[in-house]
Amino acid sequence: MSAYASAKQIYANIGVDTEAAIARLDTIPISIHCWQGDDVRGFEGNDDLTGGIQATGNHPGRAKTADELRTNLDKALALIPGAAKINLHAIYGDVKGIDRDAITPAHFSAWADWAVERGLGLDFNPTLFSHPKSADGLTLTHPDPAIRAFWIEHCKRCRKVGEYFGQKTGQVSVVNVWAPDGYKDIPADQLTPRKRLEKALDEIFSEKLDPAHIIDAVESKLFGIGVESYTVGSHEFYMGYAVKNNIALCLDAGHFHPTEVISPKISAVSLFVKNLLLHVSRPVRWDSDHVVLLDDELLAIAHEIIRHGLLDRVHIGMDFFDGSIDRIMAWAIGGRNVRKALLVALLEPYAQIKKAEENLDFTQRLLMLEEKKMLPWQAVWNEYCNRKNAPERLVL
Ligand code: RNT
Ligand code: ZN
Repeated sequence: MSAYASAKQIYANIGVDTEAAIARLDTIPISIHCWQGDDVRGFEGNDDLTGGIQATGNHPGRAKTADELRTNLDKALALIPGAAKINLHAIYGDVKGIDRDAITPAHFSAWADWAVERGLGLDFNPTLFSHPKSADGLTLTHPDPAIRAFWIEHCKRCRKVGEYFGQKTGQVSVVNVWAPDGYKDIPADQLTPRKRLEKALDEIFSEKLDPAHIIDAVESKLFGIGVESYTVGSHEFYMGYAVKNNIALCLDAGHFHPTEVISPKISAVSLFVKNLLLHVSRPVRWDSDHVVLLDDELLAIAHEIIRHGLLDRVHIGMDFFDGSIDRIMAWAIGGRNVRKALLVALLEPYAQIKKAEENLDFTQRLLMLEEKKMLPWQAVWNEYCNRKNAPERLVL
């Protein structure tokens, strides 16, 4: 008997259908962030990374052109079985010499063609950092109305790129606004910048676009490097904004207090916003954007999505950038971990565990939660990889 046949039987004995899990697993899109491939530099010809984020490390192989980045993404995709989207930032188009308030879908047609050929979806992000007009650490909330207007125009244009991606690929494009705005030191007025941010977002989202093509999202944050004391777009700000305006909320795993995790937020937020975007990441002491591990929090995130049937409303993206290791492997290790966590969740005998809980039989609940850790999900993973022509194990 093969390892898979035996695992299939073991799961069947506890009421879990491994074939159904494999079939479901394969359809869940994971949005692969392009910026791991070049340390968030983009193709404007600018080498500075600002906005309070940092990619460190000097591993060789940083992509220098869009073609190189796509080639490297192809290599990563071959190692990550299952449905995928590619998540782009505005600085990754054919944008040399084009300022951010002038980008159009045409600057991203090479990406669209490439994605269509491969059946990939495309997500998008305005880039509100690494630019002379973000040098004060303020963009959408800058006191100068001309600077605010520049960034509002940029974001509006980015929504048009997202709409175009949605039309071209036939898969909805999630367009996520993250603004680095904040202060290094103690603010005097925490309110005015938040009022400006609300007004700017209202302008950005004023044009209604087809929800079949684009989902608008906003991403909160606690602090950044050099932005330690005040972030305009805090969690409370964006949670309120998303609920009030029916915008998707992005939860980045690295954007909360060091011991705070996003997995328990998913169920709570799901009651009040329709769509959620996840930036699956790994903070180490700060929002350091390390490669995601198959750790307790990643498993918890996957279980929250699967247990509550939220797959059609929770959009799973990755967000990390580690320049100290092979960048293709960084994507592959992280992406496979996300997929593995989803598989483990799909293979859980949830109905029985839930029943024990409903019966207030907490001994049985604990016992089942612990016993399931020994189930042979690796055999199912290997079977899945074999069927997808992806390696069971990564080797350099
Ligand atoms: C920054 C946010 C944001 C960026 C990317 C590059 O802290 O997490 O999502 O990482 O947009
Ligand atoms: Zn993020």
